[in-house]
Amino acid sequence: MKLPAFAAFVLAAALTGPGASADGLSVTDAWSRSTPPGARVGAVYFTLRNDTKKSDRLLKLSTPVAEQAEVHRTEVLDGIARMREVAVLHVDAGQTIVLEPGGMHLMLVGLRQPLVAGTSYDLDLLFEVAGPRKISVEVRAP
Ligand SMILES: [Cu+2]
Repeated sequence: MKLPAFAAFVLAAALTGPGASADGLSVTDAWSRSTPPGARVGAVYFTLRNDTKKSDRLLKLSTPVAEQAEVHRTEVLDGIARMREVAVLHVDAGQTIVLEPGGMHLMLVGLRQPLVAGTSYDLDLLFEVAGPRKISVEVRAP
């Protein structure tokens, strides 16, 4: 549901004015690839934009569809791609971070249900400065 989230963001920005820190952090274009039945992991991609004057960081992540969600980055060493957990996801003031295939992503570990193309699910994020964000993740066909 991109439009309502965006509308809420615009409304909050209009109410609080420029330079407001709490609402100038946005998470948009969240999506996952669909997963085959029985898959235990999935990945989430989105764009994180910090339009505030304060750096922020992601403290907590959770979703009803998986036991755990972690931040990963992909590294290619000797031609082999490996994923490593990112201890803390920082987003500087004014910075935009794009989580995308082959790069940084959220890993859903212990999927409770397959991610089915055409559906969506909730993801809860908690930022140190901006506070909680609930986003809807769109599942797309591979
Ligand atoms: Cu991963």
